[in-house]
Amino acid sequence: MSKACINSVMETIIHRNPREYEFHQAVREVLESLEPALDRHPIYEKHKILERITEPERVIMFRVPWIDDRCEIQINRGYRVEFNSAIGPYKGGLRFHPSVNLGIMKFLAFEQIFKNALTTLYMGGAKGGSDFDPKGKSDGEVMRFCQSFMIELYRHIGPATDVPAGDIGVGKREIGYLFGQYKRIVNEFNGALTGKSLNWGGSHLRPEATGYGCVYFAREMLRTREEEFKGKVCTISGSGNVSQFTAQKLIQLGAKVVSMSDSDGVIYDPDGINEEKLAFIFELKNVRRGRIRDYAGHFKGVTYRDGAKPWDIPCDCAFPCATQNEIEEEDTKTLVRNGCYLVAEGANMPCIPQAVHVFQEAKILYGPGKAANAGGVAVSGLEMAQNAQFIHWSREYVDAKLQELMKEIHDNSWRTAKEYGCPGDYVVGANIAGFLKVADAMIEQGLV
Ligand code: NDP
Ligand code: 2IT
Repeated sequence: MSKACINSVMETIIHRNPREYEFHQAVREVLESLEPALDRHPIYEKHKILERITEPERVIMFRVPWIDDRCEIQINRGYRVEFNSAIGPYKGGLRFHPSVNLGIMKFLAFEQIFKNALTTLYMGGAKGGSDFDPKGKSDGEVMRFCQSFMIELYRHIGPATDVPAGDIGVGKREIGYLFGQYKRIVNEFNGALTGKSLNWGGSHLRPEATGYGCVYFAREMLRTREEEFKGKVCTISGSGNVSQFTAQKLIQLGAKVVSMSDSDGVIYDPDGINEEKLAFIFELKNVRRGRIRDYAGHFKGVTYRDGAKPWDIPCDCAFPCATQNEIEEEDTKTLVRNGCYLVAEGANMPCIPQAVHVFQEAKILYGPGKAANAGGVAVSGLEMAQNAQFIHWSREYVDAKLQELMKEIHDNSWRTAKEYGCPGDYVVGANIAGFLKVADAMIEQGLV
């Protein structure tokens, strides 16, 4: 019965949202894993929850005109997908990357609904961004773009309405320019954005939260096999915000991190990236905005491969932290063949569906993004709480809170998977746990 319902909802989604492939992929993954819950609770079918939860509450698309350094007019497209507000104000990051389109925005906003529900905090799901490419732009150009973007976005956001944050291409610098323009327009200093700098309303540990949280989640996965990170060989993709702090926490816990990458290629450091070498990457990526290949030129014994990914490097644990669909079926087979038995997703939907099936069949520890990378938005939730009370929590307090939340997300996913007949399957556990919370809230709030 539920299978038929899922198939018919999927058909409508593909028909109604043509060419939005990433959105179809994200929805299919969630719906297929909900089957045991839908079979057990017919109330969701009666209330047409699948049809309702896959239709965004609001989609905003807008023109973003700006002037570049040569005084030429540039036009980009801006987006904000406000997907679901059943359990709190819309919440989710902004992505600035040339690949951004409506399908990618909708997949990310859809994932965010369930991720935010898992954090135990009160946040709905949203995502936004633009096809603007910050790479190679001057600070002045990035500022003018952000200001133009906010001239439209401001009317849709607010601390109790919708609270954007960072994602790919949106970090401390962009959040600063966006917040400055927001404050200027609304004439109010409030918590309408998270990821702010520490000295003007930001939270301790928000920059670290996604990467640290991902490692805390993976630590709980290892604990189920009575293991720890000490001595484990780990590969990481990407070298941006999430990758950098995933690496830092792994190094602190005694693991050996042997790879990082960017969209040009991958470095392999068989001796391991230590704190000192990681400081080089922080400076290279965050200050000089350079390419990862420079790392190979700077340290001995390191190889750099142009256009390659890290998945053929033998490892115990793999952390995809760059972007969607970066692990394909062949990569998964190579990972498993080389002995990898833990994958924790720092990125959103980094594995194609066939790759996920390989992990599930091999029964390795596989932590899907909406659980494993929820630490970022969780600390964003803590930033919102601090802003609302005009208070500031210590680094130690926020770190303790983050560890506690990641353990709760892990335990909830683990418990729910078992309860619904799929022990050890974090995909089923995370999707069902997130879904039940949002679906129940939707039913209680009536047909809105
Ligand atoms: P950053 O912009 O800081 O870094 C992104 C990294 O991924 C860079 O190394 C970039 O390389 C690489 N990358 C981006 N796009 C591609 C691509 N198409 N192909 C290959 N490499 C690519 O972003 P974040 O670290 O913030 O985000 C990384 C992932 O984590 C994303 O999937 C994001 O959605 C997810 N995430 C982020 C959170 C956050 O708090 N920031 C929270 C939860 C999830 P290059 O510099 O060459 O482009
Ligand atoms: O994908 C994500 O969870 C994020 N980019 C973080 C969102 C947030 O609001 O902190």
